[in-house]
Amino acid sequence: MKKVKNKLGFLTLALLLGLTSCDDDQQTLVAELPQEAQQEESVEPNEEMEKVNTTFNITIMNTVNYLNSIVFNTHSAATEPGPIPDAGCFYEINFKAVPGTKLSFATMQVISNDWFYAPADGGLSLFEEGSPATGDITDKIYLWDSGTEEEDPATITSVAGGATAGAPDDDNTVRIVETDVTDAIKVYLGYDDTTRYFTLKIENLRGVNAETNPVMLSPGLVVLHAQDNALFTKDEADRGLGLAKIAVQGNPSDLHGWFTETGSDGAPLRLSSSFTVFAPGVVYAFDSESDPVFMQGEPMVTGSGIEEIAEDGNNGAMFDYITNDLMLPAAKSNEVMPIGPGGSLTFTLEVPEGYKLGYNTMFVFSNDWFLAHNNSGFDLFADDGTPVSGYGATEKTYLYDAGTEIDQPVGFGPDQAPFQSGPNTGAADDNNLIRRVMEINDLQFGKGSINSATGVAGYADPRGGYNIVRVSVEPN
Ligand SMILES: [Ca+2]
Ligand SMILES: [Ca+2]
Ligand SMILES: [Ca+2]
Ligand SMILES: [Ca+2]
Repeated sequence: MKKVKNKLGFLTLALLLGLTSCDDDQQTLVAELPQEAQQEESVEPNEEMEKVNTTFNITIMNTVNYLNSIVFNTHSAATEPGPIPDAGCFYEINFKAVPGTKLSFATMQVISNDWFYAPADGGLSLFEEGSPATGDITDKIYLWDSGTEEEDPATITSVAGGATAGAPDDDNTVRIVETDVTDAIKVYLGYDDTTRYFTLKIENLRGVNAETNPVMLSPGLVVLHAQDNALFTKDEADRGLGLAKIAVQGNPSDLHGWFTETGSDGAPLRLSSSFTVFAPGVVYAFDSESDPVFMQGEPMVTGSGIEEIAEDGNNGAMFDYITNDLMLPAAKSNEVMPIGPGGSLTFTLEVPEGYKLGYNTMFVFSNDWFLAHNNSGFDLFADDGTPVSGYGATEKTYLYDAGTEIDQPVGFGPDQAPFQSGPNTGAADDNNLIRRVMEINDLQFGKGSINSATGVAGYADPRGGYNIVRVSVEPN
């Protein structure tokens, strides 16, 4: 993450400059707005005013997490999938990743009931200070008990029938068996600067014929992720998603199937398309039929701040437009720094009854993409006037292209905010209409083209999509 932060220095600086020059005026306007609206709409005294204004806490969470899932099953001296019985043989897994990514894997120690090798501490950071963390990483690998099957030599997986026999473990938590596995396996990480591929090697050092502590390694799974504990949480029960099948039977297919499952539109249900941070954003409320800040299928409105927020993560212009020109309630995020995976942008917005929610934040590792609710807005009040709460605003959150700058590959564009020489740098878009992002070609992790015809951005949407955001609304 350090390199990411450093590269975002310019973006952050621009944001802070925007804040210092405009902040005072904007605070005043927000405070005055509800009173003005009240004077126009009602001559009733104070109790009416208290009824019609509700303060909402709005949270836009960066849900980027699972970024790739890769099965390994054929070792260095084999042509068919299978376990590694012999010392000196290894599984080799090649994958792409960018700074901020963590590595997890699981491979069974087949000469056990339900033990597996996996990284310590919820996943290994693949980069340190922006550089690939390569070399012998065996000291960061532990032997774990999956909490599935009781230890009993008669039912270990390497004996006949052992893979399907055994009593339930009397401790169902995933827990450490050994923290030093350096005499059993060797795990090595390499990196090729030219191809940007990592190579992970998991080698059996002992083999099944060792006189003491023999080792057989099973096929398993590599998962690249951005948040901790992608496969399990230490001292908690297994999640029931397929890790136990690796730990007991050496079979990664169930867990791989869970990570790579697709929704009704054929897009991923859980894999995030991309690693990105979110820029500080804007939330606002409106009572018109359609969002007054932008219209899908039309060019951006000059002065609306769409270009500044979508290209440079600068929320000042949009905030000014909504408060000064549209005279609507708006709030900037309480955070002034970009938000990484697992983090949230939080907002406090005071809203008259009957208003709908709009919001906007940049998908930072792009040239001009932003996350927003669709143009009809999210109803903050039920028909009876009750304030709404929950995650409902996630469903119609989509990823949009502002149509202001030509797209470069996600995470690798020299004109994208973290990498560009200054704000508003980059060639004009060849399509100036605001539109949904219908395809992301994943060069960060090499997953290829991810297609979501509707630009679905919410995590675990049943249609499938990019899995990068979740939005919650809570009345105060
Ligand atoms: Ca056990
Ligand atoms: Ca067994
Ligand atoms: Ca564009
Ligand atoms: Ca740019």
